[in-house]
Amino acid sequence: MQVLIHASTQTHTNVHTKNFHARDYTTNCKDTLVCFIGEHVRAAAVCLGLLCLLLLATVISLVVHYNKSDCNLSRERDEFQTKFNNLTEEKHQLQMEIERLTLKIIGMRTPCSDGWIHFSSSCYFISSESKSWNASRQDCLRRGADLVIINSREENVRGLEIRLWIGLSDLETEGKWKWLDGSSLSYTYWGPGEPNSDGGKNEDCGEIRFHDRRNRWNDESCGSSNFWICEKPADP
Ligand SMILES: [Ca+2]
Ligand SMILES: [Ca+2]
Ligand SMILES: [Ca+2]
Repeated sequence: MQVLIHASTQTHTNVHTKNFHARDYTTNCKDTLVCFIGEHVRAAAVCLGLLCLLLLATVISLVVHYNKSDCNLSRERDEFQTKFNNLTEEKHQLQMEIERLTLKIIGMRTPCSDGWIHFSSSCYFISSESKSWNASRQDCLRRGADLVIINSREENVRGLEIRLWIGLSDLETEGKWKWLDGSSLSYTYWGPGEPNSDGGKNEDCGEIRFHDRRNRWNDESCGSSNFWICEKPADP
């Protein structure tokens, strides 16, 4: 009987203990340290859950953002590629146009400028006024040329009844005739009796004078007034 009473008492005690642990902390744990810690642990868990949600939302937002950025970059890359292709095609078209115009210019180009006469590999300019030998030469130099140097009989001007200065003189040494490029005369076309320093005059400059003769050159005073003929290389 005592055993039963003890058992009954023990059972009652266990039931009481179990009931105590099962009680809700919120209703019965106001003053104990266990309840205090439990409440804070629960609050911390809630905060942790919220932080996890916030972190998840942030990760999702970043993934969406970078996917969107990646799409934008891909679209921009495609646009640049298209622009590059268009510019490459325009460059090709411009190069073809340049080649076409270059060929056209070459076809139109003449060896001599307007007002100049083309013969062999040279261009010639015959003046329409008369000046001294020096002034005539200066005019030729301004035109990128010089007084003509006659290298062959064919280069002697024909068909003009005017006296023309040529690039020939003995200004440096009397009697030693030279062309303006410093070269000596390999052959000459002096008219009969020329050069003669006619009448004792100081005739140091060469001219084409005797148009009715095969040999047409004459020495003349450099200050005399003549027409003149310039020569310069023809364009290739
Ligand atoms: Ca010449
Ligand atoms: Ca002379
Ligand atoms: Ca003379």
